[in-house]
Amino acid sequence: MAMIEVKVPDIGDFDEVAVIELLVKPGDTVKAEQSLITVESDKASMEIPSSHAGVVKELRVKIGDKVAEGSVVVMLEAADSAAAAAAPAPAPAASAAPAPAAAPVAAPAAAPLAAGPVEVRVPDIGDFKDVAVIEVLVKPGDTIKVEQSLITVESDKASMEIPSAAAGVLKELKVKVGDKVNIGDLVAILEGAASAAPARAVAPAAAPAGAAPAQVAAAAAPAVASASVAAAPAHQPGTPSTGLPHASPSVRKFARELGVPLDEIKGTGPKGRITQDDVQNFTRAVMTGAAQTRAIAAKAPAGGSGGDGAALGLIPWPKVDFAKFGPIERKEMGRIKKISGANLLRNAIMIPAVTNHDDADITDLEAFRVSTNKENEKSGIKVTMLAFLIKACVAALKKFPEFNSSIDGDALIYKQYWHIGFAADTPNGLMVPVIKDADKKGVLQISQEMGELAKKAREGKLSPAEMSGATFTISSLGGIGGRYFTPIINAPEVAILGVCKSQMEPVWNGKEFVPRLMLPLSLTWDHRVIDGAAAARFNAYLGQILGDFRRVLL
Ligand code: CAO
Repeated sequence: MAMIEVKVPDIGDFDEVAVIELLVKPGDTVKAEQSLITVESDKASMEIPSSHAGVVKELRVKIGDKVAEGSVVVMLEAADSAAAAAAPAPAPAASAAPAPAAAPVAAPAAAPLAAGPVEVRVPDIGDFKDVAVIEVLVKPGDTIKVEQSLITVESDKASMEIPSAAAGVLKELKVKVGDKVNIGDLVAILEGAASAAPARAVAPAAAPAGAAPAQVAAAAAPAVASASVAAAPAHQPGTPSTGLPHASPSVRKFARELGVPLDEIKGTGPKGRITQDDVQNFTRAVMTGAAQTRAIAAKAPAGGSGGDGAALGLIPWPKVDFAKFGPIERKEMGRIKKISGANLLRNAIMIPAVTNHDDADITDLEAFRVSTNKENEKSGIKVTMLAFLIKACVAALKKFPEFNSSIDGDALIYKQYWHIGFAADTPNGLMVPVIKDADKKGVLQISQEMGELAKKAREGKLSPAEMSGATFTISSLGGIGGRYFTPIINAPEVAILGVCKSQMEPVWNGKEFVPRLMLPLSLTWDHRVIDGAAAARFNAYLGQILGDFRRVLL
């Protein structure tokens, strides 16, 4: 086994390029052509491949080093003696490669106006045959500048952007993601074009736009057959950003294989470059639930109460070793708490919610309730204040239909039924059973159903059907206490009424203060659907009904 030096091959015009990534470490077994390091100039980045298969014994470069053709990258214990015997010959990737051909690029400044449509074709991309289109960066109707990247193509060794040879409006795209292209293939047709090279109608060699012709050739030419050209936006001074994340071809490929959205990863490498570690860390974070991809967040935005807010760009949740400050006991949250927590979090974050507080005079209503219960003592059905509230809310929802609606994309769904949910406190957590068709039921029936549903909720026996379909929810803490609170809307509903404990208060009747039983109401509403004036009117109307329940009949 002989030791060989793997050197930087002919990388064209790139002398003194910075090492920005180490892709191997001592002890790694590498294949011939496997990328060892990534280097980057201000115009392009490329991966430097190994000339031989073997085991990396020593890395001769570190991040930040400047290298040029001939710089030793690694000391390799070659796998086969034939290869070793050839050492330290120049890397095959470099030596076997044909000489780079300078790509003809006319100066954009001299661009004449083209009369008709201009065809943009795949330029000379060296040895690359049948390269796959992996990204389409423009769409018909876009105004294209000379040198603006149109598509990204990728082989297993390199990725590169194909720039436009002309300026104009994109009339037609002739390729799509997944197509295989070769030199001369038609990429796009431009109209009203000022062409850089209209007679040829061929784009300059694929390379980061803004590169001088010699650099263009060097970057894309087969002299660096194993080197990769990653034309990321950061490499394109003076051209509009394509929005492509800054990452080397191998990292892009790695991310694509894992299905990781590169544009959601924050690069920690030089100039914000996304490294393989960044992709791995992101994947780990998603797998452990510490982060979410945008796609997952859109499907299940709640993220559970255990999320750390990373998906929202928030600082991490504080991690405290509570045991340091005193004795603790850890108890896992129950299933219902976890589910309702996730829903509450989503609703709290996604709904622009506002709460209006008001009071309703329920002196007469409470007297009526008490007397009704006395009369009905034998029936065993206790009429509750909540049952009256449900009935009163139905009347208010009918008068203000947007409170009984839901958002569906750009539309509002106005429901022609009135199913009222009520929050029930259970040993397992908060549950919301639903009184269906509350508009068709009397206060007695609602009271009875509520009693049954609340009992089922406490026993954990509610069926999914008994908890679904609500158009509005009431959360009553009246039996417990408190003055006002800000309930969280139960999406996709658009409003919720919070009720607290009524108490006797001195109320001015125009002549004197009189003792009245006042019920605190807190109405939370979705500002996308409801405005403040409507909310105030809803509360005022509710107050009127509760003040004189005969109004329900009107
Ligand atoms: N003001 C003053 N007293 C009230 C009242 C109010 N607004 N509402 C109810 N009360 C009194 C009742 O008069 C009754 O008193 P008595 O026992 O002396 O008759 C007592 O409170 C219990 O009321 P109730 O039996 O009528 O029950 P309810 O209709 O108020 O509540 C239910 C039923 C299921 C809603 C309730 O048991 C519950 O779970 N409440 C909590 C809801 C909750 O957790 N909301 C918060 C959600 S956000 O976390």
